[in-house]
Amino acid sequence: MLKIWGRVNSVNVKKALWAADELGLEYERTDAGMQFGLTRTPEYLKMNPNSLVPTIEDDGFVLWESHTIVRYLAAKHGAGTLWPTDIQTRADAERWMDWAFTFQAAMRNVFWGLIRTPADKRDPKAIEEGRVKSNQLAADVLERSLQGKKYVVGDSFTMGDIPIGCEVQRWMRCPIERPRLPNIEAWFARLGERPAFRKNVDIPLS
Ligand SMILES: N[C@@H](CCC(=O)N[C@@H](CS)C(=O)NCC(=O)O)C(=O)O
Repeated sequence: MLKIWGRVNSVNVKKALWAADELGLEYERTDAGMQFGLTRTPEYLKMNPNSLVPTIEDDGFVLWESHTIVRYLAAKHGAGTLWPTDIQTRADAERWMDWAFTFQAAMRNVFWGLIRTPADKRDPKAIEEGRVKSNQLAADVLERSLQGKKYVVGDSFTMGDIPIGCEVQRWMRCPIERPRLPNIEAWFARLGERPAFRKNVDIPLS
């Protein structure tokens, strides 16, 4: 059976879990990372020398890097659904997967500052810079691109929606000021109709 290592509140672990559940896969998850430790054990480091989560093992094949895990699971089990068979549609989906790390980098100090740092230890300047940058990326890039589309590559939900959906969930749920962006709001509401998104992604931030 597919094995997934990673704590459920990790944005990158959420991507693997969401993809696995969208594909209806059975898997066994082991808590790892932060308070759960495990990632520095020799056994784990042998699988993932980065000492990070997520890691998966599928029939003896070990893989890390969350977006690559999503691609792998989609390619193996989701041809024509999560994995677009048209090469240009697939490249479009992959572009949004890569861009999700751009958005993640902008949100990093906002999320860590507001959710994982006690109030008296926060860096308000870094939080504010991250907020401004995230809002700008959301408005100038994602909002414009979603114009006239249901999902990031068009009318169908694909793997392209998974990483950026996880990153945008953090942005939507962080207590910050955001501009009203109707295309993103409608897309995010569509993601919210998916049981696998509600189960794995749209849980309280921690
Ligand atoms: N590019 C990697 C980044 C992995 C990563 O940074 N994971 C974080 C959680 S989101 C981590 O392992 N943090 C340390 C920990 O949880 O102990 C991926 O997408 O898989």
